[in-house]
Amino acid sequence: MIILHGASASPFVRKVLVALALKELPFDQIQQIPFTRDPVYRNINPLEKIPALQDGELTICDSTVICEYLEDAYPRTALYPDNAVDKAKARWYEELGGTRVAELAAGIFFQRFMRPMVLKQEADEELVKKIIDKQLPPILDYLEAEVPAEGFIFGDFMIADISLMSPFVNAGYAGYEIDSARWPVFSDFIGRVKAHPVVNQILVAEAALMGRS
Ligand SMILES: N[C@@H](CCC(=O)N[C@@H](CS)C(=O)NCC(=O)O)C(=O)O
Repeated sequence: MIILHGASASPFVRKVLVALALKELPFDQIQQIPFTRDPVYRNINPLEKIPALQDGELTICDSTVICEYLEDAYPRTALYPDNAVDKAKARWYEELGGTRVAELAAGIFFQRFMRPMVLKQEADEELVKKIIDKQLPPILDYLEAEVPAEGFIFGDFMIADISLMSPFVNAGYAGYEIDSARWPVFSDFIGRVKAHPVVNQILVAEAALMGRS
C-alpha cells in the first residue's frame, strides 16, 4: 500500500494527492505537519519537508520526484505529455509552480493566515503588498501569455496544470484572488483547474480539514 506523508493543505502535498487520484491509486495518508522537528519523520525525510511517499520498500521525498515515480511505476492516466518538447515544458511549469509561484503564495499565506491564526501575530502587510503589487505581477504577466484560453495546457489535465494552480489555493486561504480584470486568461485557467472533478473533490475534503466547509 502506498503511504503519503504530508498535510493536505500543502501545495506540494495537494499536487501528489491529485496525481494519486488521477491514477486511481489506493493509498493511506498521514497528515504530517511541517516545521515540527519530528524525529520519526526526520528518518523518512532528512530535509523535514512534506510530502514524502512510501511504496513498499521505496521511500522518496519531493513532490516532483514523487510524481515522476508515480508516472513511471503506474503509467495509467498520464501526468506528463509523452513528446520531448511538451514534456520539457511540463517540467518547467512544474518547476515554476513549485518554486517562485509557491514561494510568493506562501509569503501571503504565512503573513495573512499562519501569523494571525496560528502564531497569534499581526501580518506584515508591507511585505504582503510588495508580493501582490511588485513580485507576483511579472510572473502573472508571463503565465497570462502561457496558459490556454480554453481547456488545459496540454489538452488533457496534467501535472503542469495542478502545479501552477496549487499555490493559489493557499494564497486564497489568506484572501488573495488573482485580479481577473488584469489577468483574465490565467484567472479563468485557475478556475477551470479548481473545477476539474478530481481537484474539486480534493479541495472539498481539504476545506473540511481546514474547518472551511
Ligand atoms: N520541493 C519540495 C518542497 C516541499 C516544501 O517546501 N514543503 C513545505 C510545506 S508546503 C515544507 O515541508 N516546509 C518545511 C521546511 O521547509 O522545513 C517539493 O516539491 O516537495
